[in-house]
Amino acid sequence: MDKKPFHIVSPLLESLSLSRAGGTRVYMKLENIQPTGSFKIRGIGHLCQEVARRGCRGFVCSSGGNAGLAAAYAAKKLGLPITVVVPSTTGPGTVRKLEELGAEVEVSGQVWDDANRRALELAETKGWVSIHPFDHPLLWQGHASLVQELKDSLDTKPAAIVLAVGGGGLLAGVVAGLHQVGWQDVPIVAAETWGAHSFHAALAAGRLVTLPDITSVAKCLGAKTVSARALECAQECQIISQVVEDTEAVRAVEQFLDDERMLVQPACGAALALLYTGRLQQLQREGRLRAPLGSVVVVVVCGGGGIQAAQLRALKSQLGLE
Ligand code: PLV
Repeated sequence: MDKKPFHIVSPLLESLSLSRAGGTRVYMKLENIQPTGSFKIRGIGHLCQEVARRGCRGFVCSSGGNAGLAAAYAAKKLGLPITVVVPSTTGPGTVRKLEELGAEVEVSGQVWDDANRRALELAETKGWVSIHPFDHPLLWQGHASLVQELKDSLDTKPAAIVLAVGGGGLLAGVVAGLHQVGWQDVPIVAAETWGAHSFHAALAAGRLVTLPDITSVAKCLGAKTVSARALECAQECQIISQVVEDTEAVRAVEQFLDDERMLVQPACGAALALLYTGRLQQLQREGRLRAPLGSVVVVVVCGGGGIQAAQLRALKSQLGLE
């Protein structure tokens, strides 16, 4: 069986435009060029490989899109069948890509939480393994490889890591990675959009909070409740939660396309928006984020395989950004 990981060692590049906007040297960890277009393949690939090694017969994965794409890619590599359950907000482009990867696709419910309920049911009936998009220790272990790569290529530890939070899998993986390389004092700036701000709400309440609905256009950040592990991470590391408007996330997507010539989903735009809107500088001014001279900030360009030019246009007109 294939033992090599399914993800690639992604490039870490300095961005002049993000550095200018952020008022500090900004490096982009380019997860958008991973197989299937996001960081998800790190954790999902690892999880699928491990459960396949233990003899599973097939996978069921509930997803806003990207976890499903990564799982379908992994299943294909492993020669195992997979059903991906997505909510109706997942676009036809993503459904087509999933089918091209050989996955059976089922659309269930309006938001990821609905699709997840159906996926658990299906996994039970089929006797297949359910692949969770953000809440599994093996998944975090896979995502942690991202931090190991940062450690391998940076001379000094970063002043901060900026990333997006949906259900908190990426966050938990980065925290696991920080522990592994002895960087647990590196602060994380966690970005969400209003209407998908389940992590922010949980931090404010000091316990898990379930949002009534996902109203943000960043559907890939749309888990109504974050994982318990995400909340625990805030006890172990300094995590600064920041929430942006949909308009800020979508503007950031367009700005990033112009600046770096790469198209990412609004989920990723949320993280980029913290730099483009000057939030990072604001945190520094307020003394919430230390910025030693010469230090670098890493932004995880989490990417997203489900966006095309036409969708960006549609999002802009939906939000009145013409
Ligand atoms: N998306 C999940 C959950 O959706 C999915 O099924 O694809 N950036 C991108 C491009 C993503 O697709 C996701 C997660 C995230 C960030 C957030 O990652 P998380 O869930 O690990 O915090 C509902």
